[in-house]
Amino acid sequence: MAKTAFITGVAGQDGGHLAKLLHEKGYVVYGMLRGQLEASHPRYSQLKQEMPYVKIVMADLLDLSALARAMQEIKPDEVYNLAAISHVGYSFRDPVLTADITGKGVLNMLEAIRLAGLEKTTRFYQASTSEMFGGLDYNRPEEGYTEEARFHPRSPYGVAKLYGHWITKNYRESYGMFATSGILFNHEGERRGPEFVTRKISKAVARIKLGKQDVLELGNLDSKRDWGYAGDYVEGMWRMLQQDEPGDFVLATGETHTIREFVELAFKETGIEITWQGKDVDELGIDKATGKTLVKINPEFFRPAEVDILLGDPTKAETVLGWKREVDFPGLVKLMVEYDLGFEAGRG
Ligand code: NAP
Ligand code: F7E
Repeated sequence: MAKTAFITGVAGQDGGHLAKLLHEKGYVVYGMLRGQLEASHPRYSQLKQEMPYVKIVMADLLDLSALARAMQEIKPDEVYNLAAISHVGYSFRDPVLTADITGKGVLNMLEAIRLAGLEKTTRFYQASTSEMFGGLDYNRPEEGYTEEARFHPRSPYGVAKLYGHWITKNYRESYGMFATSGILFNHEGERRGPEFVTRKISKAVARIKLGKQDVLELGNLDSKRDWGYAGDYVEGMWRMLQQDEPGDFVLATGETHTIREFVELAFKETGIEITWQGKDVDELGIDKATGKTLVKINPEFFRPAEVDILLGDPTKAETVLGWKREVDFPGLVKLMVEYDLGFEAGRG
């Protein structure tokens, strides 16, 4: 019999990749959206059009009764909890809502499974994050963060995710639930929201190349991230739930790059070479061929506390899950810029 999966946050970046992957693997896929059950709801009609096989359930992660009802009715074999306020910068502006959704929302989902009496049968995946580590010197291993590394979150988002991570472990230890935590480093791609730095850059580069935008404004160019491709990472999520035992798994590439490198490589994909002039907030990215300013710094995008560097060690996932990322850093930048060039050109 086909297995049944329930995905919260199905309209987000990972939700889209995961729904497609599970459908291809023969799962019956339920996807949770928040809002009202109306065909005119933009998210609803978009998802229905792109992935007609996803059975949509309208519920909010804040609403335990709706989650419990969904669990009682669907009795899923696997639950992937991807819903969250996931933007780190935004979490500083709305820390209370972030705690409620990104933190306590995980408890709501776990409790819903228990209230439906499914704690011994339903497998649970929690979307934990490298933001829990924080990137500070004192807790940063040279070779990259492993599952055992020390946590020091640097944002309301990271703190809320740490609660989600520990309550998942607690339900594993207290009730014997198959509750697994994937500690994922940044993963990007053509489905990434435009508020995240990689997609903001690839979109702007495409628009600048096509003469639809003059300048790209960014915050901190020197922070470093371990960036992989989201399509590779959802395969890792699925593998985690196929193991004999639940656990914690880091998914990462083992490489780290600055925002500045991403900018340079993205422009290079369109034949533009960027040179940098000036310092700090006055720094400018200039088109070497024309002398035109294409990149400026806008302090609005700085964060009250920054995670300067993230680097993950995926050895456990590679060994135990047989997982390996396929897309490397240049491949990721190329894929995103090519997608946005096509998309922006098509929009006229
Ligand atoms: P995303 O694109 O921001 O998607 C998150 C989804 O959660 C959105 O579709 C959002 O719905 C939904 N959501 C937010 N609040 C909700 C609520 N109260 N009830 C129901 N749904 C709600 O995030 P992503 O990049 O796909 O990431 C998936 C998960 O992995 C997130 O939990 C994220 O924190 C975590 N994570 C991501 C990365 C990464 O690099 N992408 C790395 C580590 C961990 P709306 O569309 O209605 O806002
Ligand atoms: O920022 C810097 C910013 O917003 C990356 C989420 O998926 O990954 C993501 O969180 C870096 C930061 O992602 C801009 O200061 C510079 O240093 O793309 P981001 P993130 O904060 O790393 C983790 C693993 C998650 O779990 C999260 O859910 O880029 N930066 N200039 C900028 N960032 C943004 N957004 N916009 C700028 O203009």
